[in-house]
Amino acid sequence: MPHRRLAALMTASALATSCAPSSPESAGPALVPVPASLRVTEGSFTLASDARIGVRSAEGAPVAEELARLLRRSTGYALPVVREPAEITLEVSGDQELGREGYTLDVTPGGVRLAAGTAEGVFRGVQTLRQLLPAAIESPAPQPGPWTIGGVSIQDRPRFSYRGVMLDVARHFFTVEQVKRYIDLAASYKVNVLHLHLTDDQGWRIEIRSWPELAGDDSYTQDDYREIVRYAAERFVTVVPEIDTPGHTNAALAAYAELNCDGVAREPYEGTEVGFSSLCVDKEVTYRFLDDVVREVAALTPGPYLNLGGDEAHSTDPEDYEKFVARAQQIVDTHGKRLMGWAEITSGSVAQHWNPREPDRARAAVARGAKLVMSPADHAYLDMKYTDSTEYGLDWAGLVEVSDSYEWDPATVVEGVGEQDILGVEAPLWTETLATSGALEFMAYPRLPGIAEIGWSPAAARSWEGYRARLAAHGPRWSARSVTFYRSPEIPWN
Ligand code: TNX
Repeated sequence: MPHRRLAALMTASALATSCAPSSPESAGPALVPVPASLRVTEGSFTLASDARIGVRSAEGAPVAEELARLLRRSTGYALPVVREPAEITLEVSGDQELGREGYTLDVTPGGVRLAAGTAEGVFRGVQTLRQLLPAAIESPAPQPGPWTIGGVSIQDRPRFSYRGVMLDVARHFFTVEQVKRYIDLAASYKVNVLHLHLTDDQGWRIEIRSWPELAGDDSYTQDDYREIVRYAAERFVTVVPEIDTPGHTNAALAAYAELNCDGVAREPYEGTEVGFSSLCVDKEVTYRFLDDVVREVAALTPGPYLNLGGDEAHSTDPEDYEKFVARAQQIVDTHGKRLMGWAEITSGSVAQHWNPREPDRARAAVARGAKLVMSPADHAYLDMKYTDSTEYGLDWAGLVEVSDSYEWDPATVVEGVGEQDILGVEAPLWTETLATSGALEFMAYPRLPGIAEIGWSPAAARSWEGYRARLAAHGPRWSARSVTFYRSPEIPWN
């Protein structure tokens, strides 16, 4: 009776799977990124209509106000912020034990207590608290509740200090409001860097007062850029501005004839080819230009990094490229910033690994003392198509389904590059094929949260099976926030 035996065996193994001691994450709530440590505890807490949010320190007050604003919209409760312990208490302890971004979060029948060394840590913990509440908490208008959270005790801190997203506002321009929404969504997943790709062949998107012809109609004024920086800072997100050089510069070469070696202005460009433009490395005006741009952008940017691109300079002679990068490094130093660039740059303080075919460049950057940000295109590029039939995107690095974007580790993706060489991860979104917020979101969700988890969570706490189950619970949260997302068949959406 072979069939009966087979059936019996299958039942046994099915039982074995469902009754096996569950991994820590499958027992708990559907948090992304999964916390470093989580214990489910007795009982539950229900937010009542007369609840208050308590915060003693002035430093934590803005975070408490932000939390109150968010919870008021969907609960309709008054939720006053008070300067004493309350049903939800936020505490900035000054204690650095869990680092700048770490926090503890305890939910008991008596209330919620969220504590961290810094306001930034409390803000990261607030993102966890949001995810512990029912998905309707993300609604822009009052919902019925009840607002119940199961008991839990969480201790959490990030694996890497740099967890970025990059947005290309050069190929297609996105308004300040669109960028704010992108920041808001990413910050929910504990992303702490927004790398803005501000210039490329197709457009120069930031006002430079000393070179007024660079930026056209679709661009940020300096005040617009300041507003993005301010909004990001409120969410403890650092802006890294990128002025791509010496290639990807057709927009500058079209605006100013003198930047070209032949003194002839280039035609504006709307195509999607790369590698055809270059600043003129032997002309002194090139460095006056660069110095002016770096000075103005550095003055608007509180963060430590200034990114000068350096990628795909196929029209710059290799010796010239070296010369250019050396001068660029000096200029960035002079203006008090740290040079960041794509892996081609190999010098500078931070290099970004992107091309899976060029692991040598990542190793060379490390050999020259740089730290790496890992953005391997075959995993981390949000502009790669999910499948052959994805409406938007490119496929030069392959098709990148949700599992492909999740199943990799920064410390093993480039042989010879380990944990100590890595500053963090970043998910770039190039916009050759993307012109609307809906298109951006469709490509970023659900892959962006996975990259954020890779940057935040300990490698040992992550697994694809656990992740896909947790991610499923985020669909209703995105729906409540009107996020356009890809309903990947790999995820058991609930
Ligand atoms: C490569 S990644 C580029 C970009 C393109 C992108 C498209 C990198 C440093 N350069 O210019 O937009 O591929 O995926």
